[in-house]
Amino acid sequence: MIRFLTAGESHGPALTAIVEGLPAGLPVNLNEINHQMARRQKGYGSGGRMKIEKDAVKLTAGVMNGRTTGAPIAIQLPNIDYAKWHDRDIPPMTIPRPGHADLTGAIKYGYRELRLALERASARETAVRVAVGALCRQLLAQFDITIGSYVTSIGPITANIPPDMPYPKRFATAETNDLRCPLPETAEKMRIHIQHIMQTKDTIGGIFEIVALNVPPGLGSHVHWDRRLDARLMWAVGSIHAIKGVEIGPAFHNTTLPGSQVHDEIFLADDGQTLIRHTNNSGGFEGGITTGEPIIIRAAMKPISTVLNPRHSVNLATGEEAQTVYERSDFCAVPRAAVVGEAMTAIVLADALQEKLGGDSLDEMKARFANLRQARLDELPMDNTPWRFGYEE
Ligand code: EPS
Repeated sequence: MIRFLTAGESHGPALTAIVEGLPAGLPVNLNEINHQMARRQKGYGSGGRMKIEKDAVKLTAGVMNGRTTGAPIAIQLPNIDYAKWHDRDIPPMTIPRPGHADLTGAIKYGYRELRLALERASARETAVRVAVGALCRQLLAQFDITIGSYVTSIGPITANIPPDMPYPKRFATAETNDLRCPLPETAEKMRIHIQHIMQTKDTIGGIFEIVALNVPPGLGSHVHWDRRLDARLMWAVGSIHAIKGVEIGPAFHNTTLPGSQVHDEIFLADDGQTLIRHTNNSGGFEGGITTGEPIIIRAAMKPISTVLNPRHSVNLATGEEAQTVYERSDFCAVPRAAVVGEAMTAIVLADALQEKLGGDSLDEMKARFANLRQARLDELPMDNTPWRFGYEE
């Protein structure tokens, strides 16, 4: 199946990813990958680093003459900021920041310098995840599967998106502003709130939604915990730095309603064959398997843990209580995290599609995709007769 590893530190020479499992013969558009890289760099509330980096990747293995070969793909992404660090004596870092991996990383690995934890724990790593996700999006696009995202809240400012606002319109409008908000008026309120946060030397989190459209029914499985596709998506999105909560559809809101108002009733379309829903409170999943409705993932991002206002901590070198020392960072990264969420969603969905279809080449996958069972009466014949368990006991 599709899997990937990344390596690289925030201020080291480069980030690297190796991606395995994409089929042979997939056309790869490098400009499109770099377009996704640029989307992740755009977001109000970023610190100085985003003015330094101009993320652009090289594919140094597994893609030749514009197509995948089926071999592992190697992605290289340089850190421009490394030029400022590589021959510099770096002051020791001994006061852990609450909320970052400084203290837990040192406890775990026995570091005698906290920066070793910071460097790898940094959300800089998400840049190369977006490149991996961009490759997977190109596979999904072959099957008309698209993924978008938008921010629904920053701190207390919430976008009350009309339920009937079509998803493509939400994506397109979100793309027009650097808050990634589908309601431009709310985007301006979010901007003012982030300005206030910056002035008060603080940071702020928020909520974003990732939506996948045209995903066929029947991906994932109910038969094992680790094959439930909704759970795999929650894990993947929950693995993004500072994401502390993930729900499928309006999961937490659904807890306030009785089942009769939650479960998406099943109807027959006018053709008398196709099984349809008029609601999608399940967020696109029943039994860990896709229903064919849009997949909706909502993610909660905590405020960035590097806070300009000093936080109470302990200097591990002197043994005395101390205030944290501020370094350049972001004030709000929610709009950019949404793009990372899209990438993680693309990776997991590409994996699930590959799992369902098998196939070593794109042509093989396409032939099998055309034969996928649909939610139609004529594709779901029933025995409609009494039966027995019939175990051999
Ligand atoms: C990050 C701290 C900041 C962010 C960084 C994540 O970096 P720096 O310490 O160099 O200012 O800008 O994110 C990125 C570099 C990026 O590409 O998103 C952290 O501590 O997690």
